Amino acid sequence: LSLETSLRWALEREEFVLHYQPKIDLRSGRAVGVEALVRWQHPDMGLVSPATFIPLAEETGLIGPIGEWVLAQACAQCRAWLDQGLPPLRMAVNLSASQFARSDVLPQVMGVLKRTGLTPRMLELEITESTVMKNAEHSREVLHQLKARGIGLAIDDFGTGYSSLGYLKRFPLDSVKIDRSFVLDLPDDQDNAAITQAVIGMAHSLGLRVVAEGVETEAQLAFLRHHGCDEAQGYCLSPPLPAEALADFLRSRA
Ligand code: G
Ligand code: G
Ligand code: NA
Ligand code: MN
Repeated sequence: LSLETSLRWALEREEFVLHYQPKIDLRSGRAVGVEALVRWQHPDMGLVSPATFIPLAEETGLIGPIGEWVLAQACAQCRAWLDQGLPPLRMAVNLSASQFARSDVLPQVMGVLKRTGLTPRMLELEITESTVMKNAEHSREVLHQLKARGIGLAIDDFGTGYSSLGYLKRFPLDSVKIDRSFVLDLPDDQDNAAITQAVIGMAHSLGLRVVAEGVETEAQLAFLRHHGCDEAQGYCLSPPLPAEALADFLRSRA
């Protein structure tokens, strides 16, 4: 079977699973949210990275049903944790370019929230810089509609694409995620240290929270905390975890 054919059947065969990576508030040290990250357990190939199959899903149109499954599954998990008495956590879901381009993003998202009994404030959507810039007018409109309902909006992989903080103020965003390529060699690399500080300063002046991704060392964490970064994600805090393990992680820190 080709990868495409397998992907077509993957939803029915229940081969997808979500892992969740905590976002830690750097002032309190508490987990304030999680990012849902999809994995594909292929029967022969083992774990296939979303970096491989999300682009294929986009090309083939399968991103529609897969994206809807991810959103519904993430919201259902968020609901389940609340029902288990865990402290409320914002659930962040990645939206790919073609999901975001659909004319029915808003009703789709609102429908999932209604079915899972979550308030819009508990959901955050992560959209890459290149996705929002693909059609800036459409983006502005959709982001305003989502924002008006109270859904959180984050720009993902910030710094890798168009890289202009200027456009950020044209969109009703809540946070900016500094791409892990900038975090990788902090605090030694002078350029990336300067870029990181500049992004934090400018984002704050626009009233946006700053989240650093791919934080792997204590030195990176200390640098980010010292420079006022609000939240961090990365292996030195926690890798993405299956739902059960994430709940254990939260309980062990409570
Ligand atoms: O978790 P990992 O490093 O394997 O993810 C690789 C890439 O896949 C990242 O860019 C991540 O944003 C993306 N990704 C993970 N889960 C999803 C998802 O549910 N939807 C979309 N569109 N992208 C995802
Ligand atoms: O594009 P996006 O930012 O959504 O990608 C998140 C990806 O980064 C996921 O695939 C996740 O598994 C991965 N990731 C999470 N923490 C770390 C980390 O500390 N280091 C590295 N290299 N990757 C990470
Ligand atoms: Na993301
Ligand atoms: Mn990212």
